[in-house]
Amino acid sequence: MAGNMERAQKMLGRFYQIRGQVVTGRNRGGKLLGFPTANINLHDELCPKTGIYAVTVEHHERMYKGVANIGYSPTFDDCEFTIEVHILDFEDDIYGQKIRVNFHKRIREEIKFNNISELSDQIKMDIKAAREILAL
Ligand code: RBF
Ligand code: MG
Repeated sequence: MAGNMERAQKMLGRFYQIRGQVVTGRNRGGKLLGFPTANINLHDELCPKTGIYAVTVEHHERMYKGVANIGYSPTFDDCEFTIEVHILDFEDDIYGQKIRVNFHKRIREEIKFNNISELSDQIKMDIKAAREILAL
């Protein structure tokens, strides 16, 4: 059941959703990887299983597509637990603001890559997968 968002959706009658405030991360996503992420400080919900997910993000009454990573970023040594979302086609600075994240489908496990370019190639594929999952 853990991570099975399709079952969660059937049981809830809506997407599994978390809410939180966007906090400062390590400033690595945008600069180093080319995929900036909004790191989320959870309000009070349970956190889904670690992994990469296709998500939609609600911010100021608007809905965006995105890819979320829940986990420890094992490619890097500091290994801190984070919930982060790369929002597609979005460039605003939203530090300190509230967002809601709807979990549509788990794409894969989080893994340790040998280098940053392998990780960013995989993120490109995750985004492609998320666009297909979220297409409508
Ligand atoms: N970090 C990893 O170490 N392994 C992963 O498999 C991984 N997958 C990710 C997938 C997506 C879609 C995103 C947005 C991030 C992913 N990350 C992963 C986290 C990445 O290392 C992190 O966003 C940056 O290091 C910035 O903190
Ligand atoms: Mg970030």
